Amino acid sequence: MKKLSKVSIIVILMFSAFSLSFTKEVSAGIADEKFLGNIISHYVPSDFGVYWDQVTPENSTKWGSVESTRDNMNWTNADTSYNFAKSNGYPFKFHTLVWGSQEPSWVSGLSTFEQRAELLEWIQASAQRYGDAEYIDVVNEPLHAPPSYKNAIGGDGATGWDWVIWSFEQARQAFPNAELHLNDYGIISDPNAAAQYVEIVNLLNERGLIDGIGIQSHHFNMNNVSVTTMNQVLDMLAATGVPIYVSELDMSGDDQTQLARYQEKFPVLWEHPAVKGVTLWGYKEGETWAQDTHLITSSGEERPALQWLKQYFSSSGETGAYANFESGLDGWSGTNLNAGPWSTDAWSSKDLRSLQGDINMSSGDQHYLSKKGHFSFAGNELRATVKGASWGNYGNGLGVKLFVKHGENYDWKASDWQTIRAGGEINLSLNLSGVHKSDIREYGVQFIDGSNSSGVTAVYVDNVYLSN
Ligand SMILES: [Ca+2]
Ligand SMILES: [Ca+2]
Repeated sequence: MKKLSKVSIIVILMFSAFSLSFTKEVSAGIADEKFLGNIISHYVPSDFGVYWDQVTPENSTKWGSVESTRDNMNWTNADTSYNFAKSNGYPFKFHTLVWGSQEPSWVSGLSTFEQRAELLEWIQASAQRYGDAEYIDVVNEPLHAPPSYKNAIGGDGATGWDWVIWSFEQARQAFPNAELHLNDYGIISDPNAAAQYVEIVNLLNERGLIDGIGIQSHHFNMNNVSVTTMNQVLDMLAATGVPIYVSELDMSGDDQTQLARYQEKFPVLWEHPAVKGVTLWGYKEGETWAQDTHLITSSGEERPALQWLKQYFSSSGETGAYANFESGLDGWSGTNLNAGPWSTDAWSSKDLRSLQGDINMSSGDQHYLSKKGHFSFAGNELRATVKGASWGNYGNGLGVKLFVKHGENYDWKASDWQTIRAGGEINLSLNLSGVHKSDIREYGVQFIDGSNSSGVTAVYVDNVYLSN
């Protein structure tokens, strides 16, 4: 993910000074290109900037935290987060203006006239203090937790979501320089909820009021969701034309379970072209809201998922395609395999491991090792090294080719056939001219069994990357 040098990023940003989006001058954290943020509670961990480069306050910019006593504002912890973000050049997200949970306890008993007046005071006081926030969660959890004062600010109304529209109108006036986000949970794992969410997004977008779709993506939605469902939901949200922000990501489990979940699912979020940034919801053991979601233990050790995340960013030299299989499957899967795939040390063309799948050969049968999802490619050629094991009967030779499926119709483009025999190894390359490089749906290696072939063999793929 380090295709552009830091200098060229700064130069590009100098020429996009009129853009509303955040301009990043200093690189920090483990990720480039997009932000990878985290939350700050009441203090700033000394290693925050080692890993993360965006800040969302955990609780301290919720209305109930700031104004637990009416008209008596406590900004102390919010200032800690905001000042740290601003002094380090990290984008800051204010979380949140309108939400049915963690409201001040005194607000639900007021008259609707007073509720509306108090909410406006809260919005304006927040804007006065944090007017340079890059992002605002205007309404949190509209599908799950409407505020007690919903009817004071328009209720359902003719659109069904008048109170949300009113809230965004007030936020746009109060925070003219910020990007305005909607935020909710239960979206990434549920296409029906996503469809409801899209209705609200479209109402706001028609009125020019929304700049980002927040999907919380907590462990209870992430742990068991399929990659297929994730991609379906991300594509539904992306079709609105509004950028997506993964706003509260966590995944739980023991070390190996959490690692496997990150390996399988984090790249789906990060590499989707409509996703503009990812914020994790805590990282230190004992300081996260949910058990086993932490990434650093109480004794200061990085859990395997965090070690993998660092490796993922450091080895991702080109957007979308780099796979070296040193620490797992890198999101790849197999079709029509006899067994596998695995990350194996039986052979490699780069470093120590490669991807292995076992296939049962029968003339004309097809097998695949590939990565499915939604990717953007930043090079002109896709390359990989492929090998066949020395066992099994290859007959007239095993055909191999690199392929991509691209665009919403999954158009197919592949390299010319190459043939390998038992124990053979070959470098493959596929020219990407004519391919929708911002809309890659699958890529990988296709194997076709030769005539007169039989028996089981192993095929290996390694060092998959893009070049110019
Ligand atoms: Ca007040
Ligand atoms: Ca390797």
